[in-house]
Amino acid sequence: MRMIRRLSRAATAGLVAAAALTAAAHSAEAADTLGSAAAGQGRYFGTAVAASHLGEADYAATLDREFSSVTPENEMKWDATEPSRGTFTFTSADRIVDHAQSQGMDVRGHTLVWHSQLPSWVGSLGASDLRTAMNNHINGLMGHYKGEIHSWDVVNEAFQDGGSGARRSSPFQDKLGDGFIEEAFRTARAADPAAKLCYNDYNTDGVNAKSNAVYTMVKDFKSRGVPIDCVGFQSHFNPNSPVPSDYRQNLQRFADLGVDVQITELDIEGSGSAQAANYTKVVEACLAVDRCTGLTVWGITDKYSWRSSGTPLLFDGNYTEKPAYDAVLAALGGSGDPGDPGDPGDPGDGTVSCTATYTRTADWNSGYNGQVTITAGGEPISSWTATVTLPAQQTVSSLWNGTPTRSGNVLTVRPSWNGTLAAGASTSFGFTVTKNGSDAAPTVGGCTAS
Ligand code: G2I
Repeated sequence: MRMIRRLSRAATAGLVAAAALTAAAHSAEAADTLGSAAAGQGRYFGTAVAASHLGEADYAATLDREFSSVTPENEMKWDATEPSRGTFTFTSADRIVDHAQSQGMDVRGHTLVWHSQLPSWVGSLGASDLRTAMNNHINGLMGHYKGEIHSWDVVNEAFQDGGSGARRSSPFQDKLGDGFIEEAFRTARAADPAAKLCYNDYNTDGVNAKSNAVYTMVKDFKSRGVPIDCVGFQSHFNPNSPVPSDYRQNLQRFADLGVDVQITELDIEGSGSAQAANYTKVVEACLAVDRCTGLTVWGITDKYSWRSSGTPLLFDGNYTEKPAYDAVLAALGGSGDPGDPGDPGDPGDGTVSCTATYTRTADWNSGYNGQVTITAGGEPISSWTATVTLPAQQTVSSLWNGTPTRSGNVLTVRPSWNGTLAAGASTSFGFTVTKNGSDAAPTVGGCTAS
């Protein structure tokens, strides 16, 4: 076990408060950060971190300023920590944990038992050896970090995508059978009783066959006393896999089983106000569920994201706060930095802005009604423009409370009577779509205001 050198955020708060008194002479209102705003809601706000970037000044500065929890992006995985059987290496993971502790941040452990990033020696073991190796790996990792990890992803991604709700093929599943998950959790509880033990997966964010299968497993574990404390919802979103409309409802049904829920790997491809609006939905869903204890974004800056071309994170490649950052901060109830002219929507910054959010308000076999809500940012606006891109087959038969111009399958919509909005006020336009065989949702593009 490591020597624990832990400086809690509460301890650092005293230092920060003292510094704030000095700063108050220069600035009337200190800005919140993601971490401080989330703390105000009783949640943590974390990020995935790569040890190799910690030496980059802007990376470390942004991390240290904004976040209250870190998840090593790759450094605690099996291939990084036990590349050959029984030989553990913790150098890179320790760097992250030491850094986090020096800043008073919590650490999520990711991940103990996963089919991916698994060294080849694991796959070549027979069942009995594999069972021993799995338990030894859990004990090795959890023992090393005993008392230092707030939540561990004990088992990651053990269910298949698609409609079957079946288990995913892996050395563990194929050789040890369904019971490997239960065994991993029991071993983990004994190894570090203070850590919350999570099951973590993706495409389980809404109610669907895969999340139903996880739900059934968690319910069974709770009824039989198998130690499980939390479920992680990775929440990797993009236009093909948008934030589900039943996201909050899905989080809530898991919470109702008596486990915490955590948003563990959040990223949302896109840009501008559309991306910002999606981030808002996620944060609001977590805040609406008492047992949603925190959110982690899967990286700090777009330039190092595993999906960097989709610019899915809160800071751009220059560490500038994106509209998505402002949206998250606002949804967490934090106050922005009024002195930062780069923050659209901040009250008093003189920058007009708006967001556009889409909902389907009615649905039938051959068509549906859509509604786009336009909300002004921190300044009053006198006009707005939003785009609605329809899937190729679909056509719009009517549109109200807006003035559309059409180019191919893209509608550009401007106000009819409803251009003037007070700061923070909303209006909406609606439209009827003929599906012509496609039930897909339209993409609502960035809102611009004047
Ligand atoms: O795939 C996104 C995430 C899905 N859920 C589990 C997460 O653990 C997973 O994270 C990603 C990391 O963000 C990537 O950084 O997991 C990938 C591997 O499954 C990571 O990619 C790997 C590359 O494949 C390797 O080539 C590279 O050596 O990152 C390694 C370290 O940079």
